[in-house]
Amino acid sequence: MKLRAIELRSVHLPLLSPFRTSHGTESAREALVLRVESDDGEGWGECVAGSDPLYCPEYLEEAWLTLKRYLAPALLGAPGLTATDVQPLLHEFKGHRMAKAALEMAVLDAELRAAGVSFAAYLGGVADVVTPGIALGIMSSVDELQDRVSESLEAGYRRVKLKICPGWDLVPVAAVRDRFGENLMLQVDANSAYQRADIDHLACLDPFCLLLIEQPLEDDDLIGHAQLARRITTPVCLDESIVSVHSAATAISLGACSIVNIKAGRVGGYLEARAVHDFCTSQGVGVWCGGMLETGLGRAANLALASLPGFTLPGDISATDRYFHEDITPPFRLVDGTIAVPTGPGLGVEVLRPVLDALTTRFEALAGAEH
Ligand code: NPG
Repeated sequence: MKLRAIELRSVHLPLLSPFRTSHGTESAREALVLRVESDDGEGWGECVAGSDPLYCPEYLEEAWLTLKRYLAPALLGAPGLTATDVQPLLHEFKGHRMAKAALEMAVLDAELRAAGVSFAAYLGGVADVVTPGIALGIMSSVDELQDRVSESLEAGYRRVKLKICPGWDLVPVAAVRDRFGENLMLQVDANSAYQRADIDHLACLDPFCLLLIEQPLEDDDLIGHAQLARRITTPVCLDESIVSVHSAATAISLGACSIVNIKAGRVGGYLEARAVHDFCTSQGVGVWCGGMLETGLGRAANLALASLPGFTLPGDISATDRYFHEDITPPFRLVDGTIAVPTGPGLGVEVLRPVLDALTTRFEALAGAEH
């Protein structure tokens, strides 16, 4: 295909409740939604970068500029473009994996819509439904957290992830384990909030039989994670540290993790995400699909990714009503504790254009030189 135009949109989606992590509180998701127009039809993508460089160095303003100045011009008008060409064509530009992932996602969507193939079928998905978990932010009290866990279980979630940070770790974890029992699938996520000096403290989580502890130390501290993994019985999972198959291979060979959270945006796209899945699975390392408060577009793609056979642990892909009053696609619903993987061509979801237009706060259309 040949891309004629790439449209960028900022979309403002208020969250139903603020989401607090070790690096701040979000009360709305500012999503960067991307639409490509090709001679084969349209495709949609989503850039998962946050408003500020708090989770990782990428952030939305910068992603917009990078897409406009470097990435979009490298693809616009390129003849015979397919999704597998996107990363090679963008390779000379360092980093910016989330921006690149959004473009690859939109090109892949256009390609698959035209071919009548779903994301899940293209990626090699094997499941019709996935079992999602729910991620609960840092709360103002243990009582509030217990109420939220209780509501989540009533809604049908079977795995709960608690955000932790120094000062909000052993007490809430103990309280949740105590109240909801040993059968609750429980895990924690620190978003790099601890140091190597905290290793003995983190070992105190071991008695709570957690599924995993996610990204306790700094992103670049693989040696520290390996030390921690040797010291504690809770499996160490990496998120922010894993940005490619190469970094997954390095982390695994150092013994820094036994589980990997795969986020397509963080590794530069769904094709690299599949490669990380394939590699980890070949090494006997468990994977699960992370979430970044995506709109229905990213959620559809994540459901497809999570339908691959190695995704044996529940992912952070909750139903739409856990996040937003209103989304830019029809909502994804939790039915008997599962969410259906879209089967239609491409992402398999339609964009609700009036909602998209109403929530759009910024728009720019980029066209190739000949247009
Ligand atoms: O359900 O989408 C979700 C949220 C899951 O906790 C979650 N995501 O650190 O993994 C994370 C965190 C996150 C959210 C990271 C937004 C960055 C942005």
